[in-house]
Amino acid sequence: MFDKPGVVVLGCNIHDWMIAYIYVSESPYFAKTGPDGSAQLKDLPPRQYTVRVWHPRLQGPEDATRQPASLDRSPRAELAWDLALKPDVRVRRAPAAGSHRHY
Ligand SMILES: [Cu+2]
Repeated sequence: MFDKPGVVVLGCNIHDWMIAYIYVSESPYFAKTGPDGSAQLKDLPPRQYTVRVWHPRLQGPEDATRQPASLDRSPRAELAWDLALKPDVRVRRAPAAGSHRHY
């Protein structure tokens, strides 16, 4: 089904605050960042890489996030990004978790 690299956006017909993203990577080396905003790629063959990052509200093209990483001399490379994000324009109509309403 997802045979082309890119981003697939899934919405919900009933709950308009729901949104999901499927990122189809063209590379076998990818990771999703955790709550601390970091991710690790392990066991990469030693060579030169170009690393990109993506976020649903990324300001500007994903291609502009490209950074080189050389693993041909050192087995470790650490990269960091400072990303500008677009404002979140989603409709906030989800009920707050654990809240009660009495009418
Ligand atoms: Cu829904």
